[in-house]
Amino acid sequence: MNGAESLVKTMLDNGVDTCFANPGTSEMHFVAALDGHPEMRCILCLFEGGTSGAADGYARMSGNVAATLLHLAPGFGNAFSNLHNARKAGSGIMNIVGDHASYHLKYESPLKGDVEGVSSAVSHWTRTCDSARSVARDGAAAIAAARARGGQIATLILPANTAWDAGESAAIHPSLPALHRPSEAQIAAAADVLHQPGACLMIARDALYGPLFQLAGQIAHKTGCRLLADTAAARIERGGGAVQIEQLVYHIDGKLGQLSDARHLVLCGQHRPVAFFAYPGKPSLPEPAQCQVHPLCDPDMDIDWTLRALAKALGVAADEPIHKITLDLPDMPDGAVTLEKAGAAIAALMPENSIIVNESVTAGFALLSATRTARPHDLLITTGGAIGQCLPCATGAAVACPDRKVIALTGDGSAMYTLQSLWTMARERLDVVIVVIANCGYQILHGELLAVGVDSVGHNARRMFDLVDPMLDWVALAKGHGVPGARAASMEEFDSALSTGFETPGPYLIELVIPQE
Ligand SMILES: Cc1ncc(C[n+]2csc(CCOP(=O)(O)OP(=O)(O)O)c2C)c(N)n1
Ligand SMILES: [Mg+2]
Repeated sequence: MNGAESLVKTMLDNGVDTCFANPGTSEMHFVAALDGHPEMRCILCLFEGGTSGAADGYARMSGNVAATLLHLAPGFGNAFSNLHNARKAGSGIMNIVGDHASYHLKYESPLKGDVEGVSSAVSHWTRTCDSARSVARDGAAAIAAARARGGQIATLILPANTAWDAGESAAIHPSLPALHRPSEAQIAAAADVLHQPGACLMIARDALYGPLFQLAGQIAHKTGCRLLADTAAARIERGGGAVQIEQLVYHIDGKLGQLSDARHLVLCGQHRPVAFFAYPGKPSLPEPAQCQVHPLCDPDMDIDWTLRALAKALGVAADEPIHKITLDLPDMPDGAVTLEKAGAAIAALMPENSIIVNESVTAGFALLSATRTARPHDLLITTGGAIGQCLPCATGAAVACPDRKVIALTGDGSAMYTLQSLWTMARERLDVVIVVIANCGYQILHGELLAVGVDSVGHNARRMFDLVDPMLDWVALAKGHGVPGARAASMEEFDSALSTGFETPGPYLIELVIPQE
């Protein structure tokens, strides 16, 4: 068994069986080893931003570690942006990055680069294998690192000779270090403030779906506190029957308004909330000065234990009720396209148990408000503010959940970053309905220019914000990637395209034409 084979066996023995890949020459022995194991699902992504974003979506929806295969420093660099988003989401990802054979690195070959340097900037854990005999153990350590602290980015750099030289047998990963927990005194203090006026419990990560979300809902009901989630949450359960929660909006002014009555902010699985950006004359922090922030449990701590301890301290009974969202399906809209009507159409038609992946930027507020009371679903959001995440993330979510419909809501600007994901969706026959909000530009940046205090948009700014001349033809772009689609310029066309998308297996793209003023 060579080093590469020992790594593939180690991955499979440790439950890592899905690899989003974009290989090159330095990974050929690893590719050959993957070839020997059809039980490993290898998914080709035609750009590394697609591999990392898909790994993120897969990890968020499966709860399991996703593997990526990347080609030296340039390949890793291409993956960087969506690894940044994955890091913020707490997704467990194991990157395997090929490098030149160690003896080749003393020469200045074309692909030589600082793999450790580029990896360390975004990975929690980086290791270069120094011998084929340690590859299995290093691989097991990488998987353990990816599973540690609620999910981390772990990068294993595999010089080509450590892949082809003789390795050792597969290794089982070491036990994970125990997660840090708040003290009993902190739990008691948090339980105490949650009863007080203006108390908010802000939750994230695993607390936003499944049994922990229910428990958080019971805590809110018992204490009367507000239940909050941040703007860029990794995964939230929503729709009829889901726990009622209020999400902070993007704009700082909106955030300030939402938190103006807050007096205690208890954070569980969550860092202190902060404005997306600094703006001249505006605060960085959204809560008022008289609000006390209680950092109970950081994202990498034991969220499960913390919520259970909090519930116990509060005497929350097993049958404590929960404020739930009432299912409310809108009528099918008709006439001219508006974002509100588009949201209503999606809400009316989306099947139960769908997964919405949202990167519709300025359209997000209208689309997500409308779908809040739709049939039960999960919502995934771009966690790190780095756009180009939607299509890859939808790809990975669809791989993780083959029985669920994925709905990718993307801005036209955002979709262009990682468009190649459409091809992967077509090749893997993934059930994704893609709605491209074709407003012909980086609409948000018009508003951001005003928000930072610049009051005129001139020739150069317009040239940097507007995607016109030439116009993007989304149906043609989809077709070129093997994805069928339709253009919708009225609500009737949108309703019918959505129905087609939801009824047809495999990917389907809808270009929603937004009327220009
Ligand atoms: C990696 C990365 N590059 C650039 C940006 C800056 N940026 C934020 S939103 C945006 C444009 C979004 O355009 P689109 O997806 O069409 O949404 P719209 O604003 O039109 O609603 C840009 C370029 C970013 N957030 N991330
Ligand atoms: Mg746009």
